[in-house]
Amino acid sequence: MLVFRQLFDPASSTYTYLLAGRSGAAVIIDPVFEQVRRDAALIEELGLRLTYSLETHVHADHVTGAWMLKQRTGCRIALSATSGAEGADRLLVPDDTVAFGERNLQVRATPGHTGSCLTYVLDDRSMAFTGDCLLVRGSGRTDFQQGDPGAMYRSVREQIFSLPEACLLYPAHDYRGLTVTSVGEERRFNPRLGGEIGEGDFTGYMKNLRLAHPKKMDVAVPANLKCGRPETDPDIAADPSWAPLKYSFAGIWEIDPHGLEEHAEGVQILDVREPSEFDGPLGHIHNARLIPLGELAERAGELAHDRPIVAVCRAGSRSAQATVILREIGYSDVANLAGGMLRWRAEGHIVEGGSA
Ligand SMILES: N[C@@H](CCC(=O)N[C@@H](CS)C(=O)NCC(=O)O)C(=O)O
Ligand SMILES: [Fe+2]
Repeated sequence: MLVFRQLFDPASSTYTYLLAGRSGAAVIIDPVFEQVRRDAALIEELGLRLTYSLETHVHADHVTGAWMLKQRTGCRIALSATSGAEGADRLLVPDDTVAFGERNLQVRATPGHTGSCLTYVLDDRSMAFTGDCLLVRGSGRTDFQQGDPGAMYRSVREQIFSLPEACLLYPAHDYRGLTVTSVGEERRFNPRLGGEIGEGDFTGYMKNLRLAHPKKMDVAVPANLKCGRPETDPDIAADPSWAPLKYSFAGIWEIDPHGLEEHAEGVQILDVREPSEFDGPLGHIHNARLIPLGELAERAGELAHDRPIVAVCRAGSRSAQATVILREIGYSDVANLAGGMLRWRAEGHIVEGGSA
């Protein structure tokens, strides 16, 4: 049993991987700072416990989410002992085992893109996470952070191509949207490293890549050398504080019925059902204002800007879309009543109108 998710950060084209075994113990590989809220929501929705946040290397193009995930989930941070980073809970060396429940990842040193790049190999050798060493039909660049084409050639040939042919390889980046490859495929078809290509050929190729440095390099490297801890401690990514809200993996801020009842005084309750439903058997919440979803874009001006809005519908889906519309229009403190009127009633909260 393996939970496996490949997550993408479009701004940096970074892949983040979430793995968990039967016990629910999970690891995340290469989380991105700006995506921590999303990743934490997924971990919670899947009922997982994050054991480790792992880095394949000290990234130059984005800031890691490791420190922030540690604040939120209590996970441990691990990366290469040779990275020079501070703030890690465990420093990894080759042949180390990173356990999560009954599963584990084996650590291999694959320098070349940076001096301290690691590849993580799943216990049954069915998958490996190659960071920016081997990319799909490519490789990471070798022109900064102790980059070394000769070292990369040897890393790929000795540490990655030595895995079983069917082993799936997952990179830290892809700039064309390619998601996965395999050892057998790359041995045959990698244009830089496959077939009969020799170390000299590879070095020649890499010396002529002519890439501009990553735009965020000057910010990313120092931040990543502290495992992504910001200069000034943020209040957990400035989550809204007007009520206990939960961010869903679907990207919606939600409030549960109990939270709404506690904060009902200070908020505007917006019911986006049809009038017949508002006055129908499910009833409605006291003080709710009715604007059917189809009229919301036009009539949003009827809502005040100085009080948060909680959108409500029958089951919570139309109201989720209402929150999206309201945000687009410029209302920032908006949440969805999770589960809608059905859950509100099921949890015993009072309704006006409706049948018992
Ligand atoms: N334009 C990107 C450059 C990203 C970049 O240089 N990525 C590194 C990995 S950190 C790489 O090896 N790229 C290989 C390539 O672009 O072919 C940025 O500004 O972030
Ligand atoms: Fe990189």
